[in-house]
Amino acid sequence: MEEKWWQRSVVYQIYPRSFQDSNGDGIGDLPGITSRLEYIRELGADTIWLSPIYKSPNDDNGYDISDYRDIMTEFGTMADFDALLEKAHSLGLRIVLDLVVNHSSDEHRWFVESRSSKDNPYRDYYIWREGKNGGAPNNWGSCFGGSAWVYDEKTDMYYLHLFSRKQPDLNWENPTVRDEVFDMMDWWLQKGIDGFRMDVISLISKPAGLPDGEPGPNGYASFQLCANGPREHEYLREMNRRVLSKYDLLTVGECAGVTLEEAKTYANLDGSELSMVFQFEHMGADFHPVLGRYAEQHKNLPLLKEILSRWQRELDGVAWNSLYWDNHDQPRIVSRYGSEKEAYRELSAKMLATCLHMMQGTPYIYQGEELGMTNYPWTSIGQINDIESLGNYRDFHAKGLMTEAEGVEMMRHRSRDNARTPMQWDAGENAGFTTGKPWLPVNPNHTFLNAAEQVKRPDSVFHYYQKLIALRKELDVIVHGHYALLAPDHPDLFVYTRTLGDESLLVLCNFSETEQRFEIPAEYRGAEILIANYPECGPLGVLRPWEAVVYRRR
Ligand code: ISL
Ligand code: CA
Repeated sequence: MEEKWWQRSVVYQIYPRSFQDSNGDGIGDLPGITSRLEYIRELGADTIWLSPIYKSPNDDNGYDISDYRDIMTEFGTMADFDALLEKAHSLGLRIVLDLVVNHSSDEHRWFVESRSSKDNPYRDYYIWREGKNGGAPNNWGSCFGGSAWVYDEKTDMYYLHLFSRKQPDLNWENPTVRDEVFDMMDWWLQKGIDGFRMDVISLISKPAGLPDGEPGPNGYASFQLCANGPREHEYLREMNRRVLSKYDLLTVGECAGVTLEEAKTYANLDGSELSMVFQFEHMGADFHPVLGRYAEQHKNLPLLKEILSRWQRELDGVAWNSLYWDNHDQPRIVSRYGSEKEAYRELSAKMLATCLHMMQGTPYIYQGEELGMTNYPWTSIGQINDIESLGNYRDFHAKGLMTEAEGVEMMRHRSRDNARTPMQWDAGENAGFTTGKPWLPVNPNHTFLNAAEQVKRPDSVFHYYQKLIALRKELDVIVHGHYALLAPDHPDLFVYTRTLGDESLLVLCNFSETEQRFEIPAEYRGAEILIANYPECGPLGVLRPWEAVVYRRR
């Protein structure tokens, strides 16, 4: 099978609001991004995914779109976007946009029309239902807390919103909605963009009859019961046939609730749907047994290994993996599976990078991950902007499941705002992000943890990522090699091999700050060290705290 360009790519994700402000209003913007493209090229990533840049009232920071063909006022103008795209292409960087079409903003013209009357031509663009027993049509909960339904007095009916009440779900069963979406996608592709990251695309086909589901701890059924619905693949194939197949694109579906079996269809190498999906199984490996995502974390390395390894093995040759630790919805990986301690922060950041970047799939680097950025030390609920962690905190607090102090602790571990504090460019005031007041606080550790310092220093996390990216461009075994897990039950070591023909890699990662022993298989003794996070070799078969080593045998 011929290699696709995105199989050797490394993608860099930008959350525009927090990347670079150019006009001192404290909000990142498109000219800011344009001014930093050389940095991404220096890192070596070849593709940029921009979180939403479209017109939005910002209830969910751009994931609530009120005009799909216009730019968010705070971010700039269409001319700014065109300039960004042109400069990116001239530097050899591809641009992938976020496509948010499970829902729009309630301020989108379609919804304003839709809610105005039952016989408005746009009524059926959204999902309207009669109430039941004096309440909502069913027991579904929103991902952001509370019911997934809002009663609308004007027409005495409810509309569905799997996310915030300002994000009504589009009705994909209506063919006119699909026409609108496909036309809009084509319009952006005609401008020359290189692909789409598709927001919660696994939720677009709702289960027939919208039945009640099993209630969770907050009393509502999880929005995840809409995942991989009955017409999901039909819609994606139609999208592929009518739009995607006419271009050479990277497409990645954010697939909340996707199973491995489903992923084989979504991301099949036959190209009938998408290039790849973001799965969430490995993100759940540290969830609390009852409260799930919104609680302190419970590290379980054997489980994490089992999940990632299953995806590695089973998609091999059938579909394509995406690889990620971080994005704008996740706490920072160094704080999650690594160590924030001064002595170990960089070592653990490099170890985590090694573990992920030696796998099969397309790696995604979220802004600041290449520096080993960490969670923010939140001290009060009032500092939080993220509607998801706030909404879930409120539900749990109301049910007596979480005190305010526990809520703050939870935010430190879990809030999406940990990923959204401004990019740390330098040690100066506001980390070089803005000359004004940043919309979210800058992490105080920017004085020693920043891009300027790391770009200068050859043994920094930045340069380590640069090396990992360069290796992927160079070595087929990293792109295509078959994967095998060793020592599956070891509680602290993640060890695996990659094999392609006569060539193979042995990847050893210590997920702890204690020394670990591992007997190196005979065939790797004396093998070349491809990359390692300690400057000097240690004794064979001993892994020092947070150590990562990759052996290469030919
Ligand atoms: O990761 C999550 C669940 O484990 C959630 O944080 C996330 O909300 C969910 O995966 C959907 O995410 C996407 O759609 C949301 C938006 O808020 C997120 O930022 C986006 O990535 C609604 O558009
Ligand atoms: Ca700005």
